[in-house]
Amino acid sequence: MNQGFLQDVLAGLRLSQKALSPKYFYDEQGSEYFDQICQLEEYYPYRTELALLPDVAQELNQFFTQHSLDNVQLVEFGAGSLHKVKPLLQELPMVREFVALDISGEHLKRASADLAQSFPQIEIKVAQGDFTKPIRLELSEATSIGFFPGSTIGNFEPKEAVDFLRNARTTLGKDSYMLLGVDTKKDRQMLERAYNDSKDITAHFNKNILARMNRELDADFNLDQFRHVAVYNQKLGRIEMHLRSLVQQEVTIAGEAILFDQDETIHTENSYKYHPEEFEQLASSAGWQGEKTWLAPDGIFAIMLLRNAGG
Ligand code: AVJ
Repeated sequence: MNQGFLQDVLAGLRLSQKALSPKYFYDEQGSEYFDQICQLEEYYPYRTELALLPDVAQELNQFFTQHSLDNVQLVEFGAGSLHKVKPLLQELPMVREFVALDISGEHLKRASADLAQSFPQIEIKVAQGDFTKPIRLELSEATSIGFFPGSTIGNFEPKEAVDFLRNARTTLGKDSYMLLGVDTKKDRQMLERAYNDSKDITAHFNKNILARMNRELDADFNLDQFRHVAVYNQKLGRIEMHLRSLVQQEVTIAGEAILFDQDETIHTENSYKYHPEEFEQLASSAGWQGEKTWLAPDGIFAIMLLRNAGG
């Protein structure tokens, strides 16, 4: 049994507001659900960011050329399907090496083998480990550019996002850059639709964390006794996902009984939204300076280039 997962689950479910880390969504099944979410019309972050990337890539090419950066190492944090890096690699001849950092295994290995086929001239590496901590990358002459697409940074508490960005500066070294996808604050309707899709894929994605506990931790969750909930908490600027118990019930996980009141929830995810200036502010407290921002039409998504301000 995966002891780390079990310990985290038990600690989370003993809290008065029960909570689980969204990083546990992404087993094989959950990664598949997430890929399906990305194909939904309602889930605007994926398609909007993807549509923005070719322009970003062209302008980055000009920027790197102007700054005589001719040997670049691109490092993707929390890499999953590696769809987003393709438009960058297509436009950026100065990228000699691509490193995918992630905690999960098989999904990423398949994706990186695919990528290696499409870009035979680029050295492609996969490094497993906790990408939220500083990671020792192999020393090279190259300028490192971090890439953290998808607004995954929104999963962190703002304070944790600052820690992550500071650690990423250590990982990437001096004279580095960071390219991030940031989902912006906008009207509630559009936000909530993206997390309550009409095909219920997001509900399956959310409930997969229960199914995963059943599979891996000898738990006995009845998925029909829980309901997917996603609401925008405007005050805190975040989408919250929960699983609400429809009845009073007792669930057993690896022999430990967990009680649920009727309507009690497990908080499974936060997805913070930022105004671009607000995010620049946050990044600057981690030692990154805003270099350039690309906004999607109507400002519904931002891609930001940050420069390591040193110190
Ligand atoms: C992968 C964290 C960016 O927060 O929008 C999608 C995950 N959760 N639908 C997000 C997610 C529900 C997604 N991130």
